[in-house]
Amino acid sequence: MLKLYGYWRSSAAYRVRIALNLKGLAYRQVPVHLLKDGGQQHGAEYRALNPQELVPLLVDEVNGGARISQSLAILEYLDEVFPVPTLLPADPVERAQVRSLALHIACEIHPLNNLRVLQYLTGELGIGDEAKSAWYRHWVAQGLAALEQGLETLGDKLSLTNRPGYLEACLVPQVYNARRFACDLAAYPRILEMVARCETLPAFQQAAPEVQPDAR
Ligand SMILES: N[C@@H](CCC(=O)N[C@@H](CS)C(=O)NCC(=O)O)C(=O)O
Repeated sequence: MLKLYGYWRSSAAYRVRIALNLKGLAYRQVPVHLLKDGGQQHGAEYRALNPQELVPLLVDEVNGGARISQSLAILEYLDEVFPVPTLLPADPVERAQVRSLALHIACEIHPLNNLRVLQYLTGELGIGDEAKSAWYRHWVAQGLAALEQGLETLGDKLSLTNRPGYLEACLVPQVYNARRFACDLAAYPRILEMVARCETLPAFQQAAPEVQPDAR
């Protein structure tokens, strides 16, 4: 059995839920509340499982209870252990291009707007809510603009919208977050089209934050 430690609103956990659903894999969710008790990700119990103090964490009980943190490491693990349907294209150039765009989300946009970063801005640095939102929107706008251009450059070579995988698993949660913080997305029609198509698919619908068991 696969066990996923996550939080309904965590976009990194959302990526993994999408990947698990795309592969049709059964999994059990273990909620880690990122705000309650000062953040359960910092509690001794969870820290013992994942010293990074972040969700998601995948535990593969069939594979010796292997614990894997970092959503993209989890996606790659799932693709290696359960290769069909694959999350990445077969062609090495396309694989690298898909990874590049996904990493742009996971390494460039998301970390700057993660909960602990926002908490540090408003806590230790005393930044107000308005400035925090400006910070958030700045990095989303810069990141999505580059992504939109990347999608335009690749054009039809990225035939992924018919069979979404690695990139879409990162893109849909990032856009969900951007909408939550009222970012203006009008300048990114390719991104919006990709997301809209994904949102018609059960694998994405069933991974949506609002339908998770721990959603309040
Ligand atoms: N690079 C990590 C990011 C994980 C991450 O930042 N998770 C967030 C939720 S989306 C988290 O656990 N935040 C807790 C915190 O900031 O204290 C991944 O892809 O798994």
